[in-house]
Amino acid sequence: MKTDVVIIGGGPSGLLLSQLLNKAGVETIILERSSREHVLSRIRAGVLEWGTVDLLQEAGVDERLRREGIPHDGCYLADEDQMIHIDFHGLTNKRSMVYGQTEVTKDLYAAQDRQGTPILHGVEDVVINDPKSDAPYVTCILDGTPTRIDCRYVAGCDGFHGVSRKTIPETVREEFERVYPFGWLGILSETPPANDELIYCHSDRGFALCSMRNENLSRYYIQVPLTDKPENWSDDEFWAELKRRMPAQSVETLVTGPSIEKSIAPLRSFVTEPMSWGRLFLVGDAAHIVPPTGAKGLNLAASDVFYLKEGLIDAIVNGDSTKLDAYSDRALARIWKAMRFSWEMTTMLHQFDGEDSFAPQMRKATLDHLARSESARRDLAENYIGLPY
Ligand code: FAS
Ligand code: PHB
Repeated sequence: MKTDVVIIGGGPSGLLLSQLLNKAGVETIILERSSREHVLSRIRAGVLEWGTVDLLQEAGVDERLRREGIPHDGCYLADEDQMIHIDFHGLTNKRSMVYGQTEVTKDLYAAQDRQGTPILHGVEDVVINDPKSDAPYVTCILDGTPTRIDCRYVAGCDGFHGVSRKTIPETVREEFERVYPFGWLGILSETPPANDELIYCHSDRGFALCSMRNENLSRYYIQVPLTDKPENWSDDEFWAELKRRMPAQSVETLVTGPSIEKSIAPLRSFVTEPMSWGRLFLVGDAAHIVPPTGAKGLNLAASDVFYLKEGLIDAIVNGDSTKLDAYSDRALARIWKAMRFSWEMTTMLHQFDGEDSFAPQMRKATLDHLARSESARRDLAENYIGLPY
């Protein structure tokens, strides 16, 4: 087999990159380890930056998103004493969009099927060969058959546990990591959301988040120890704990019901540098992980895709590799700012075991400052709705 770009990973990064490249006449083949059903069964991000919405429009996959997505003008940060409204639209003239990552992935798969792009599921033993040469190739086992795909470039869109990052030698890579001593226990319930906008709650029992997917599908999270397991929590125990952490006025509007999904996501901050090595380019979770507190994970994958598709199209269609050579630096400049924001939101809103008496005072002072300072709220809003590409 031969193509312009082999894309490893059929999650949002790989699918969006492939769709944008195909629209510019660049051929791709996507190699995905899992089945399509498994990829689409994963419940993950829920909030899109408007830059991501614009990129999905450029990819021609925004029709259902415009119809079913819910634009949000703001969100709330709350503790026992107050609910602070962050008015994205009033402060920045921009808004966010509530539309689940699962739906984005479904829309991208449908578009890629219409495009006729080869998406090979169930591939095993993917190996990236000669990425430093001008003729890299990828080998894998496809339906039990050893397979080779010759290409011009390789995009590593295979997430945190993929092979792409590890293809770059450890002597070349520098990794930066902070692992948080807690996770998020999340549930999905077919109930109306407790509030019309998201509520990020801090309490002395830990963090909680009230989110949603649509007017009859709600997403809730509570901070739990890393040692916890979803099966340790009955629905009733989850709802009771969530109520202890939510602001009183929202408890009154909370509608509980059976969970249709329950899972725990660990929290970590992680970046690998550089994001390219020869003709291999890392995208999305393959290169970086953010704690979901800032709703940045999927959105950072989108800005990586924006920078890389520009570089690949210029190199393949116009013979100019300037933007491709700058990809890693351009992507990392935006990634580190989102990394900082996600770390700050996580530190501000979570309870850390063994912390001294000073830490809760810092959290309270931060929330008090936000409550009283429009410029502090504007800074948070600018980061939350997404810094410019
Ligand atoms: P993905 O991990 O989504 O996709 C990588 C794909 O590569 C997968 O389909 C995988 O099967 C495939 N793959 C891996 N190794 C391979 C190999 N060797 N060969 C072929 N294919 C291979 N972000 C938010 O903004 N908000 C959230 O609430 C949120 N919650 C999350 C919860 C969890 C449990 C996780 C893991 C992440 C969460 N994220 C959240 C972040 C998430 O949305 C990611 O940012 C997003 O999935 C990134 O997309 P990709 O880069 O495509 O990586
Ligand atoms: C979600 O709805 O899954 C969600 C929303 C905002 C976040 C994290 C997760 O910051």
